[in-house]
Amino acid sequence: MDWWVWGLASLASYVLIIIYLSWRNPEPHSTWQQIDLEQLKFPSNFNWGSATAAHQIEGNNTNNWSSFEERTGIEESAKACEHWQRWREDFNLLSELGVDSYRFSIEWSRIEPEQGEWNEAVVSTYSKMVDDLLQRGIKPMVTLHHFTHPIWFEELGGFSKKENLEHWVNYCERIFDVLSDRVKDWCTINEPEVFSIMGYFMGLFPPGRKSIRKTLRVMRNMMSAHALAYRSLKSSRPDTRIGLAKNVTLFDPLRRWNLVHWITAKVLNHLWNGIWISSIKRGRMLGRRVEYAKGSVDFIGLNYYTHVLASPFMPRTIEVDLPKRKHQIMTEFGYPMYAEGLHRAIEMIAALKVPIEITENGVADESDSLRPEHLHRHLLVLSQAIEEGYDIRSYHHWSLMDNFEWAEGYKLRFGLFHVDYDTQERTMRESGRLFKEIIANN
Ligand code: GCO
Repeated sequence: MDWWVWGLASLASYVLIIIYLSWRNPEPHSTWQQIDLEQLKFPSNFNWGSATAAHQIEGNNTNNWSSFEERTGIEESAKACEHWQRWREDFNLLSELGVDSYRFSIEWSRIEPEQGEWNEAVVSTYSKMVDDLLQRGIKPMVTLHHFTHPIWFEELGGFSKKENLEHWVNYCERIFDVLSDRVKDWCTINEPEVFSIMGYFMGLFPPGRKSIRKTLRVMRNMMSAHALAYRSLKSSRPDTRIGLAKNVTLFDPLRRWNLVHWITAKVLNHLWNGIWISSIKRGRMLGRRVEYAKGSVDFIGLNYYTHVLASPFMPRTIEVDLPKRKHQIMTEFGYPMYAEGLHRAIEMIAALKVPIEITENGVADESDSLRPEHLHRHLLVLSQAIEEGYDIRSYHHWSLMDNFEWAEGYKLRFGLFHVDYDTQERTMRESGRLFKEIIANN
């Protein structure tokens, strides 16, 4: 074949591949200026809520994170929102908003500070929290692991060792025994993909490792941890609903004509989303069987924030912003606002064929100038998805109040309530009032 024929044929194939990929993987963007954002319609039994996590609000926890904070010199969580002392007042904030549901997490390191030593007073405080919520007519949704665990567990190798999973199941059972008569909705693990990739590949979360091999092992063990907990808890109380909170980040090619960007996006999507969904569907992850994983969710929790425009040269630190499309609004976290993606995320996890709970969605926005728009756009997309027939039962806004944003510390503020960290005063933001109004009208 002549070189030019060969060249032309290659070019034509390249173009065809790109056209095919673009057609199969659209990246829709709405013209928001032309959309009436007030058009929200939710079913009458829809649950409105907000979400927090123990280490981000409680204060003075001693766990894998606090020791990582000390070791690396990142901003320390320290007293956080002093929620451990102020939880009753904070529950007043929930009542003020008028939510039906509250997602919070239990701090394993408080319950079992030393291996085999259980702190009953702490268990009883969590139990009182549950009673208090129920008295207010608010359904508790409890997360058993939201990035943190006791130091002794970390020292044993945490989730990087399969033999440690029995300690995890022990803890789950313990807390489940006490609360499951009243708590019906449970998330075993929050964002196992974030935990394993940030902690073992990016090194930005504890234990701060950068090892591909370890990352893959932790991923598989996390899936296994979820499945073992599901199986054990479900067998003791079949009337509970147990799921996990999955962060769905979408990956789109930075340049849609660049095959390398497509491949990067596909690989990242597979590791971040694909393998988790398929392991629940098929009981296998990364080529190996994960015992009890198949069908191990009664619902799937969706944490949705953004899409990532992928290329081989992406920032690997938190100091640099991720790329965005020209028209997109950048959030303070350094990723773009992309409400249209919520629909794609829903579509993706609907493959599990179980009810969907939005367990997190929100934005870092200190001045509250973006949050009302953010809330409106996401709720509009959500209400449309429900109208199309997706079985979505709740929306939990992240977060009730400003709190400790992990590696980013306190500078990122996600709250419907502003927190003054000097006085611990909470003040409802404009967006809090908007959320309250939306709840009341829907
Ligand atoms: C996570 C967690 C939350 C975050 C929230 C905002 O996604 O990291 O579930 O703890 O605070 O997502 O980034």
